[in-house]
Amino acid sequence: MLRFLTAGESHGRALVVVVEGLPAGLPITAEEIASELARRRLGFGRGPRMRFEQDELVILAGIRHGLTLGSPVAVEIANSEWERKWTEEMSPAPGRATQPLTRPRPGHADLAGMQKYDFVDARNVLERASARETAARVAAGALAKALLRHLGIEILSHVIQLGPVTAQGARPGPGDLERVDASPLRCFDPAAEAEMIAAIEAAQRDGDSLGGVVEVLAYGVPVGLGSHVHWDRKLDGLLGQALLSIQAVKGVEIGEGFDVARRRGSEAHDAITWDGEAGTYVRQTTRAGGIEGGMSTGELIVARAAMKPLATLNRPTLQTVDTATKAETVSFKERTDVTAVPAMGVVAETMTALVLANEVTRKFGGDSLGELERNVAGYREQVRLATERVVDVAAGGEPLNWDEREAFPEPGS
Ligand code: EPS
Repeated sequence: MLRFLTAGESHGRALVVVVEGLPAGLPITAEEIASELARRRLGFGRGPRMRFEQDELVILAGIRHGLTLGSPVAVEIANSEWERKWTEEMSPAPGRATQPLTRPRPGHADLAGMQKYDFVDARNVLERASARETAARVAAGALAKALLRHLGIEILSHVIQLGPVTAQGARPGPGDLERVDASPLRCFDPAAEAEMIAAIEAAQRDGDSLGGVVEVLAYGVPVGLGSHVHWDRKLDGLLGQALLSIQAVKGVEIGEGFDVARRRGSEAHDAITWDGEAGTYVRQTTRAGGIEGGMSTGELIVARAAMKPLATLNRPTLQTVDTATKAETVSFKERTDVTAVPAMGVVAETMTALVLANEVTRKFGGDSLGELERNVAGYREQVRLATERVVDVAAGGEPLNWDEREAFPEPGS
């Protein structure tokens, strides 16, 4: 199974991520990881830090001559302001903060974190709660995505709502990621995008922030990732946890999640039909988001994540209390983004890729990429044959049209 850990504070020396459980022999370069990190910095409405933060990365371990070794992969991403601004304030050496933050921002981790960890300075909380940490996740996601690509699985995301503006029209398909990324808001609907830009500019003028919704799509996922057999193995539950763990995400929807709750049962599901020519079951709709009973159905996986407007405002108006004096005041001002929804889409792709790669390695195992690929190809073939099989149920499931028994050798043969 694939697991990962991140460490690092937003204005500390660096972020570090360790990814364990990748098979050996996966081709990956620092440039590929860097280009995923660059995608995360895209997006109209991001703050000034994104213009100079270059995410300089160093592969510390686990990759040799462009291939994974099967050992933990460790990646370091430097914070480019560290040397210039933060060596004192964020020093690991004994000392004290020169400017403790005592006006916690409503909606941020500040106050609950100060109370929970017994801190006087909100910086001790916000440095780690900051979405800067997602850069480390995206490095891990680049590895997961590379693995999934070898198995024919492609993940992409697009912004479907920004503030009050909702996108309409077609979904991006496989291979459309570049087109999505070419849009300044990572939105696939140009008319909606123009309105979204206007909404961001208006919020910016007011020193305010905007949230929104992204849709993550996973193409080529085989049937049967996740399981109905236990609550903590359900793929939708795993995706929900992973997406809700992204900073500022407050809602997750699988398929048409909240909308189907309004409909009758006859209009809430994806009818199953048989395509005799292709020899497959087909669902014309994606209301279930490609997951039924906690398992992938083999159809397109659709998940949406809703991000609240950022709690840091360029013109603070949110009421709070100074934790030192208990005087009522407004939350402290920080340099910030008007919106980070397009970047959150890249992080949502990352979390989806990490969940799917974990499920793939759990189901198919394999110490090398070749072994994993063979296991996946064998399973896909087994599903294909079993799907086409017409059986005599009364005779105990004997195949009627199927003479390919050698595809399922008897145990021990
Ligand atoms: C963030 C605040 C801003 C963002 C940061 C997340 O940072 P700063 O306060 O240093 O300007 O730029 O995001 C990143 C640095 C990043 O790489 O995504 C926050 O409070 O969450």
